[in-house]
Amino acid sequence: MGRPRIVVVEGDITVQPVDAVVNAANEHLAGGGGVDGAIHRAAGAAELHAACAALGGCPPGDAKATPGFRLPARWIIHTVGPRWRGGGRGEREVLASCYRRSLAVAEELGARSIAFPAIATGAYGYPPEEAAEVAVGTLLTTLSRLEEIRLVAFDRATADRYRRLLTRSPRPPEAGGQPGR
Ligand code: AR6
Repeated sequence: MGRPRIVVVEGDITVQPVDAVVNAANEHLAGGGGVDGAIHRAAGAAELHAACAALGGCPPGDAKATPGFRLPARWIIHTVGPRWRGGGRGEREVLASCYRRSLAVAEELGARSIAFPAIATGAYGYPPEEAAEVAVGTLLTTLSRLEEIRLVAFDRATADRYRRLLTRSPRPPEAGGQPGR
């Protein structure tokens, strides 16, 4: 277990050459707009819809995998973010759980690289600055066997936010000491 390299990329998650891409899905895994719609279109909507239907939904904060079908990625990890309801309804913990569970599922699959969109910051209304803090904070503090994590920003402002947070946050020392690794 270690700390994967975190890379910020501005662009479309559907073209990322990684082992697994994360989808910001809904509880029914029924497809939708935003990044979910883009992933379904690029992967092949009919096949992905059938694979999602077989999973029986997914609660907020959890993650489930399907094949990537026509994507460059071998797997899609569908996670369900919190709907923003003011911030006092456990939204932060649910969002952090999306990142942790997606990493865990990717590891179980044997993936070495993963790409994340800015989960919950579109239709689900999570304030983008706070969402970026949760994403970066969680990824920097979760040990994993993965080698690379891509934070895929769909716009410049999101990419800048991630870069600023990553520059500001030195990596925590490995568990048990050894600062600076
Ligand atoms: N690549 C990378 N990021 C993208 C792309 C893309 N191709 N397209 C959009 N984004 P959203 P949510 C960014 O709304 O808030 C769906 O209908 C977008 O700019 O996709 O978790 C689901 O079915 C934003 O920053 O996801 C659910 O019902 C981010 O992806 C619901 O929306 C997330 O926005 C989930 O809402």
